[in-house]
Amino acid sequence: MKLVLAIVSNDDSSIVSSALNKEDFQVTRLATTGGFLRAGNTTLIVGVEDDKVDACLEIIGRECKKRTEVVPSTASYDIGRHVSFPVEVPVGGATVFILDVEQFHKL
Ligand code: 2BA
Repeated sequence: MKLVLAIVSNDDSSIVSSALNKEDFQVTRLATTGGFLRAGNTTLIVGVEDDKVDACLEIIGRECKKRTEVVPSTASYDIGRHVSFPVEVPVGGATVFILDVEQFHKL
């Protein structure tokens, strides 16, 4: 058995955990914070049989694809004057760790 730890964007966490549940993976979601950006993200804990790891990774990769989103931004060019323009920011993706599980119990 393996333990999959996947750090994903908060925006993707509901969709990816639903997709995993639909395929019979059991998921625990932890509210976590990135050390660099200090922004909230979600860490998914998934206990997976060895032969299901690839299927689990496929779902996470599919639902957390790296993409760009256009968000409004403003710049000031004079006192009290602002201009608004769209900027593309990268979002999504997943950072995944896979660990060997020594024992698994439900007591
Ligand atoms: P990612 O590399 O996609 O990482 C997203 C989040 O995944 C990270 O959030 C962190 O919570 C977790 N993570 C990534 N690698 C990890 C590792 N080796 N061990 C434990 N957790 C890990 P943040 O720390 O807030 O980073 C957000 C994004 O900022 C990163 O996206 C990366 O693009 C950038 N970044 C992070 N550290 C950086 C650094 N020292 N210099 C430049 N850019 C950095």
